[in-house]
Amino acid sequence: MIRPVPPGTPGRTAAAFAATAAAATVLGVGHLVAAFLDPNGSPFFVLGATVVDHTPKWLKDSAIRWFGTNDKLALAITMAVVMLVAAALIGQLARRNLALGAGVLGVLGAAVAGLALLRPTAGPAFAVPALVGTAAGITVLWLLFRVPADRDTGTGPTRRTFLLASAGVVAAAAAAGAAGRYVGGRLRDIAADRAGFVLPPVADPAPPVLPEMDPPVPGLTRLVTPADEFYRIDTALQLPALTRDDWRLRIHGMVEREIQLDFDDLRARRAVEKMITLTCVSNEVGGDLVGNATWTGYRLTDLLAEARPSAEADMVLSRSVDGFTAGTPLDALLGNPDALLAVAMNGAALPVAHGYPARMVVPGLYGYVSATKWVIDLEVTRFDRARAYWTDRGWADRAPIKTASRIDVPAAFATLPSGPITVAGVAWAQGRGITAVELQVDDGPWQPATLATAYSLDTWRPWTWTWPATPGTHTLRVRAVDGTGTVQTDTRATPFPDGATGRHTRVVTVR
Ligand SMILES: Nc1nc2c(c(=O)[nH]1)N[C@H]1C(S)=C(S)[C@@H](COP(=O)(O)O)O[C@H]1N2
Ligand SMILES: [Mo]
Repeated sequence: MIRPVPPGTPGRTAAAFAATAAAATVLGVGHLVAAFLDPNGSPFFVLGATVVDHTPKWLKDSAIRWFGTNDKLALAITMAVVMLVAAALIGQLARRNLALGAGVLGVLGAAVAGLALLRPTAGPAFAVPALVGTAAGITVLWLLFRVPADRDTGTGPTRRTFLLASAGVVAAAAAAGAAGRYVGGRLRDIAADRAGFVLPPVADPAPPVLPEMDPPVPGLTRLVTPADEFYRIDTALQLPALTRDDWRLRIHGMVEREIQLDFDDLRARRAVEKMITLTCVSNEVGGDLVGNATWTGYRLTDLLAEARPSAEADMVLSRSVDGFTAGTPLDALLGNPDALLAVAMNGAALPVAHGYPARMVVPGLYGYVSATKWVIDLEVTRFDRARAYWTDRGWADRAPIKTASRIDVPAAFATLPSGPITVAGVAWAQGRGITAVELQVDDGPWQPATLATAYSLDTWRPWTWTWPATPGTHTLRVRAVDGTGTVQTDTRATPFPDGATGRHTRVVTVR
């Protein structure tokens, strides 16, 4: 089928441009079409989400290590490069045989439509954006390849016109994509929906934060993390847009009475307010994937009790609107009145990135087994019957948060004057509480830090220590003791499979 390049065919560069324009058209037009149907059916997001879900663990860990929370940007750039290379290849194929190049583009487009149908929340409409986008892309490829053919007549467009035409198509495709974003935003105006949220009345508000619970040491983490500084971890390439009107929570599975609640049903129930420190299992020793907020919501134990779970059940599989799942021990929900279906964070509607309009927050468990954002479904089941998003990828079924402590000040590799230096940080052991924090300088003795007054067992506890610093380079090391009297372990463990351990250190130079 590969014929010699016929006369009038665009050159290699021009062909690569034309095919890139065609690929951009698939994505841009697809994104626009998806805005009207379901944004999650956008070819762009389908590809990204498929890659996210199938990235091997070692690669995902490296990506998080290299790029931190920029891992989504790194993914987008990698995908763009792969698509450019693929487009360049299709361009070269099309030079030999236009129908073959167009056919390969069609097959790839159909494959994306197929992947769209495999998304956890897909309906039949999910295939449409990729198919419409692909039809548009093939048309563009065809039209652009026709342009240089006119050169035979001696009156047709030149190579320059051809490149301009390709660039014009890329710009038009980008405009279509941007229009899709805009339309999507207008059709699902989550900002307006959020703005209309009114905090439910709370019978027993969370106790106030006293000054002695939150020492104002410069550089020390504040007791309450503002929502816009709160770490964000999720698999969502595009934030779910779920209004309060559209939201439903179904409780089903091994229950006597299946129930479904809407937002008004929640309003009719008693809201409570709790301060809870959330922690990600991927948090490295000394890391910042941990935050503390006041959550307003409804007791999961009460909601589950309404459905009357079977005595044989031992897990609740929670599912978000974007298909993410977490498996939480049923006891952790029934036995803990502070496990919440939260609707507000620090006194305002949940930010969209943190689960608007409703999410789970369970004290003492890492987020991946408990903190489902945009939650719409609770299936009462058993650990030997169901797997969740991360447990399916090898992470532990049960994941209580491990005792940890972190030095916030002084900064790493700081140069400090000698004399008394304030060392400060936070320590957490949700559910057990922190009873002591100790500091060690180089190989010296462990010395007790001053603990801030504890807010609750489920919140982190700031500490400070005054160090009589002497000149030289020193290593500061911290460890905590939890409410059971257990000293934070010295054994180093990676976050996989159930949370990092080891002691945080800071190296500083004193002049
Ligand atoms: N829908 C959904 N919920 C999710 C996740 C996710 O990927 N999707 N990630 C979980 C993980 S791993 C953590 S640590 C917490 C983080 O919550 P935050 O982003 O509000 O800090 O959300 C949990 N809930
Ligand atoms: Mo996490």
